[in-house]
Amino acid sequence: PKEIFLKDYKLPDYYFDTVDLKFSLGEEKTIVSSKIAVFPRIDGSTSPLVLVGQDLKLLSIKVNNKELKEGDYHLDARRLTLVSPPSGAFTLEIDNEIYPHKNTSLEGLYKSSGNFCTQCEAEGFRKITYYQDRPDIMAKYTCRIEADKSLYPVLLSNGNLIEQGDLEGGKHYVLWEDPFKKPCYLFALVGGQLESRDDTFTTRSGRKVSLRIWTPAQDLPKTAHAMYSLKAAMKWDEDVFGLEYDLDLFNIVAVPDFNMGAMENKSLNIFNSKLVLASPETATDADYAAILGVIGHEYFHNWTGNRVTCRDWFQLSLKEGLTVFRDQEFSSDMGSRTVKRIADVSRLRNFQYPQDAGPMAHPVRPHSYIKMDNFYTVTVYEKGAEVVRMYKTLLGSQGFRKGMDLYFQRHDGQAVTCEDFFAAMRDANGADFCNFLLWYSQAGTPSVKVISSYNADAHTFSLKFSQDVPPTPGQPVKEPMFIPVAVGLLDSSGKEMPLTSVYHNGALQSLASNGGPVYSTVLRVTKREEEFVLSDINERPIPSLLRNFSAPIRLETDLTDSDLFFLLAHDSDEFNRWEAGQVLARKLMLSLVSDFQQSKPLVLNQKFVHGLRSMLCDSSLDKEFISKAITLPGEGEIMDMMDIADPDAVHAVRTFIRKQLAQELKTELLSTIESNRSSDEYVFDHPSMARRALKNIALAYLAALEDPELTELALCEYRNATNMTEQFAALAAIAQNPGQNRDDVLADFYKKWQHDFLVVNKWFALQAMSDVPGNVENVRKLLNHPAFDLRNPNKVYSLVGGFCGSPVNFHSKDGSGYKFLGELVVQLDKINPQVASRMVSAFSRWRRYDETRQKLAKAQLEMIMSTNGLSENVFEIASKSLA
Ligand code: B3K
Ligand code: ZN
Repeated sequence: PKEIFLKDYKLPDYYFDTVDLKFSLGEEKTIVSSKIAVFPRIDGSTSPLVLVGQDLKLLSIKVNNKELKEGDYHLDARRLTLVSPPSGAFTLEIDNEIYPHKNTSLEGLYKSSGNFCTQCEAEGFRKITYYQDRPDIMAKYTCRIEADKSLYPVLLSNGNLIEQGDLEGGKHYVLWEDPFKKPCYLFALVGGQLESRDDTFTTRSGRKVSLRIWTPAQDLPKTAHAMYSLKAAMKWDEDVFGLEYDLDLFNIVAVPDFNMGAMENKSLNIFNSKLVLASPETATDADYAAILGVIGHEYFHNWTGNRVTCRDWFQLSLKEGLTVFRDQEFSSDMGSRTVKRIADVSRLRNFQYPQDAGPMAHPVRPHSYIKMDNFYTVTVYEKGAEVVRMYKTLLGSQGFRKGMDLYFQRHDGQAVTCEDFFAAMRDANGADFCNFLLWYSQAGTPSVKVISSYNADAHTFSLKFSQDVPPTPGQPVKEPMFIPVAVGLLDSSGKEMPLTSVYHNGALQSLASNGGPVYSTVLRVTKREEEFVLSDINERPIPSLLRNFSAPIRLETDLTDSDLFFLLAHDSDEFNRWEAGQVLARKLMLSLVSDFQQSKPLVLNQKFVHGLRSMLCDSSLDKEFISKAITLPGEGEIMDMMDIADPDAVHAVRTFIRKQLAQELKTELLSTIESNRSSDEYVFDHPSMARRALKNIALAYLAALEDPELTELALCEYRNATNMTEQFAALAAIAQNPGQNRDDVLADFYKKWQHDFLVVNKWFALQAMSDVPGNVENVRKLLNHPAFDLRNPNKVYSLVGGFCGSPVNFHSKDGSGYKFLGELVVQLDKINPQVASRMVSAFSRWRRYDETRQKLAKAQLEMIMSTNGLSENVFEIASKSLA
């Protein structure tokens, strides 16, 4: 397999102006005809034109209406080369055949539940026809689709429907025209038996847009929330960024077989049905929130991704980091900002930090790849979003908006780079960003240490920072980075202290704004070691550092436990209140882990219990915030902080703390459940979700006690639940403990929901993630369950992905979990390399574990590597993991 490098990027020799596609959809084969207006980048050049194609059968090729003969072109398994194209512009026509019903990779054109659909990003268009499959080739498309009218009554593509009619033999045709230039990865086609929920949205300049969400007829009632989310997103983008929709029609199609969440094809978004379909009875609050976020995300891509796209795939974060940032902001505005921030930071810590510290570590803008699909990662997406957030932290809302405006003004209709975004932010604000660009090129999570000291005579408070970026594959030595650290100071009564000026780099800088003092400021840490001295500080303060998580770093402070308890109780930055609790919890967990490893008895610090009790009982706090504040850091997060990750110890400790807390806080938890029941109809709004979240976490804690009375309580909640959020939470609470109750309630749930594949997936996932000893056998059995199917990604993610997310069973010391995954990856790779490659990633951090586990995991990776016909996708992850 060939590695592709950013430094080798070259402008294309040819551009495409217009592309007219024709599809004749059939049961055994589909015929694709393309007619492309080609022109050379440099006038008069006649260098060869190289097109890529995969799994295609070439039927004919014409240049300027003349059929080419063998010798005029070269054809191999991956490329079609026109040896000497005419000089100047010309027309290229190609006919080829494809076989969508056999396409289990779910990229290119494939069938899902009998309907045709496409997925082209990143490089799936080459599985449809021969093309220059790269995002800097932007062209205007038309698309004619012909198909049997009764089997495929609905035929969709990008843009506007300009013609349709009947054809002989029970067929019909449609012609779509997309007035906007686009790269081929945004092309889409759908054909099948679908019905739509219709609505309209009038843009602020008065354009009336038809909105249609397409699903099989029986699912239409479950599209109301998706439609609500779409309209909310359209309005929000106008209000916050001044961005309007640009066509008269916006389609969303939900399909059950989809490799990822969704795809932002121009005016024809295609979604995994998991992220469209919801009803109170079948979807949880988390599902509702995910739908809101992803519908927003794909819609926001219309500007950040489609109108302005990426020059090459290395720039992926240009559209993904930015669009994730936009969807995070959207969800924050629709719900609770603090809670959303907490959720996003937890995700970063539990998934991105481990990636950044392992063999797959790569910069937000990777330097190379073998398969681009392997780089749709938490680093490109979530760390990329943090990078965008830092611009906003540095520039303020208005400055950030100015930068965005300039970005669109300069680059609408173009395929650009991360530097172009950086330059727009900088130029719109005349800002000095010094070496901020390192965030795009250096991998690894920076570690920052802070030492503080108060000078009572001089009334100054000093913060000394030192930073270090760890080595990552291919990057042994790192430069110091530009880290914005938001800071506030609390006095002994917990009040915020005014900040007047800061002494830094030999100069005193005033912090007052508009004559008044400020209570929070952003320090620009740029050197390996650096000191900031705040003046006019009249008593020893407690610093609140890295407010709202102003940079994606690991922060080590000299705050004592009592400082942290103080911040937990008083910080006006709500994020940092939560964070103080997490720092305490992390410390506590790590020290108990070491006790556990030394076979010492485990004892829970009472101050910690009191801290959580006061959060639980503080009626002034948002209920969802409380539920986050009493949730312990994830096991992944703790393992990530250890020299040798010990899944058994971490799991035992987390379980111990949960049980202890449940015991100590039993009264409060019971009354939390009592007072947060509601007989009202399900509403998706923040107060109702917060209420359910708090009640559900209380129930999970209590059920952990394995007390028959509390199990009975959970069973009661299960039986009386009127929505999936509460029903599933009760099921999960009961399923924590092995025994008859667990078996009965799991069986009951399946019986109730066997007709609904999305709910059945939750049932798979819950069992897969279980820590019951020897669970691998149960998971193996479930692979043969009639409802399971390796060809459906959602099912694989639920059952196999769920299992790999369970530290104790996946990392079982007898190697049974690794063996299970190894065998499965080999099997799955033959069906769907993208999904197999995601699954094999669970092995990538094998070096973090003890020697026994290392050997066992390594053996599986080697077994995978020795498999014949391994996909490039799996090869890349497995080989990099072993390197
Ligand atoms: N842009 C798509 C991701 C495509 C993944 C290709 N393997 C979804 C999104 O981020 O919006
Ligand atoms: Zn995206």
